[in-house]
Amino acid sequence: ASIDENIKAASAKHPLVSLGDGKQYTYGTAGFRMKADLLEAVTFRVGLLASLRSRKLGGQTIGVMVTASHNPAADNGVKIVDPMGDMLEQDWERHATTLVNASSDDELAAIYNKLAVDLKIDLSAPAKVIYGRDTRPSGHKLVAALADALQATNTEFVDYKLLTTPQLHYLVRATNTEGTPLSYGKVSEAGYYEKLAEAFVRALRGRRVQGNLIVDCANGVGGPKLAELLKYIPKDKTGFHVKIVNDDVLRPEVLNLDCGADFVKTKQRAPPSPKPVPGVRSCSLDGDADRLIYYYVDAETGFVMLDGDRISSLAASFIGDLVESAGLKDELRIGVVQTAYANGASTNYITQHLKLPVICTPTGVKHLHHVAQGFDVGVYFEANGHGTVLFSSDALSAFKTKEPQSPAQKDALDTLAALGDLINQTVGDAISDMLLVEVILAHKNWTLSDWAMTYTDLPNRLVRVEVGNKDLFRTTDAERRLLSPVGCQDEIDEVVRKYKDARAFARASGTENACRVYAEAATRSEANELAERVAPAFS
Ligand code: 16G
Ligand code: ZN
Repeated sequence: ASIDENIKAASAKHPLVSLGDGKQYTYGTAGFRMKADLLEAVTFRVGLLASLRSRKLGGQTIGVMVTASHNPAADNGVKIVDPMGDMLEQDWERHATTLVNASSDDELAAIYNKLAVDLKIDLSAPAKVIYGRDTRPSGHKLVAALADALQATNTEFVDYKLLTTPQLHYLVRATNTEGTPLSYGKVSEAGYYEKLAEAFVRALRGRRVQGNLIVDCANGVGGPKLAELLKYIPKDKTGFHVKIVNDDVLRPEVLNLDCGADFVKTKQRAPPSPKPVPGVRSCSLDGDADRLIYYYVDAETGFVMLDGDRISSLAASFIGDLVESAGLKDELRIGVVQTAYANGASTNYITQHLKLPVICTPTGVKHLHHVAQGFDVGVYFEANGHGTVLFSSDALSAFKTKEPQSPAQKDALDTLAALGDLINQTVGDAISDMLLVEVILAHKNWTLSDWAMTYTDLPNRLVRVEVGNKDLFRTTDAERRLLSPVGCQDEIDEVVRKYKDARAFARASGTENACRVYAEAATRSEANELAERVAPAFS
């Protein structure tokens, strides 16, 4: 049978569920994400697009990840990973949306062929796709639909089964660079662990991690994967003692429930279970292990959170100092990328104390990642704990080839080279970021309370506002100001003017039909009051 007939026959097994009211499925900030029972046909069709993308790019391997991250267990999602491990190119998000919304099997085959013609894709060229999924039970059915699409289009594929999202990104890049000078590591899950564990030991440079670390894995895929990684790290040599909690992946309903990075960040408190022990260094991953939040409970003052902004400023300060000690300050441009949600105190700390440039972008990892690529050392984190540090090829080669002029300079260069391997260069990776934080704390000989003392967060409040049509809310200036509805921004400005050191903005969510209002002020009560006075302007 021809590819065309294969596609139609296979598609008939995965009928698209209508969303009603002429509503469309859209490839959003996190790919397609919704209730899992709507996603079977969507995932099949994403498989078709992934094979087209691979053929378009000369047979390079494309990744597909099935996950709904920090969302409830009943949700799922599917997104495409480009050859170097970054997110799908933005132009192709439109093609994904077009293909997924085809109204019949025939129309689907027709759109597939039209895309091939329009994009000048040779449908007989080789194609390769690799995929993985998080622990959601619905993932099985979705990857089966994906495999059907890959078979129908004669696409070579590898099913990596359970993976964290960043592991899939790693594998995509490793596959495409294997045997080249850009080689990213062995093409296997074990290769990922070997690379991280080796770089962790090397980055510590003989130092030892102090005290135990409790890691809350959101009852998601990060639990078993972190347990696997720990087998590769020598405890006696590194002093790295980890206790994994919330790692129940057998009861799907507990995924992200009252635990995990999103819970900690939005509720601004520790997961109730296991009962927090005062003073113990803790962190939480999210359901697919690409977000990380640190925290501890102080016996006197209570919960203290170290979120993405903190990790960002910690990494920028440490790497900035190393670059200076390595004698590379004049050669390499270091910068930090944040979104409007970054706490104002962190932005001040980075610009005024660390004296590094900060660029603000719209929400969504792809925006931050893209801007960070413009620096030699680009540190980017969203406040919610998703982020990483990108090194340019100039930076990586300088770490390896610059002739050190002193033992201190050599030490800095070796540490930087180790960080280049430790830090996931494709996407934010909670496990890799956690190892980075542990390395930095060991180097600085800091506890979490030392880290928390670098600056004081401005009190802030985030409110979700139900709106009729969120698409009416258009923003500018990296989402910090509203263009429409007309007059809304003036109302916000007028309220904000009444508070000292205050800031507020509103934006449409990219993942839900709602608006979000963020307010920051000098005191907790003022931040709350400001948010509550701004929010009604939208409902
Ligand atoms: C998605 C984004 C995340 C962003 C969040 C904002 C990726 C991989 N994920 O989860 O970075 O913070 O959306 O959600 O880009 P919102 O638009 O609903 O506020
Ligand atoms: Zn996630």
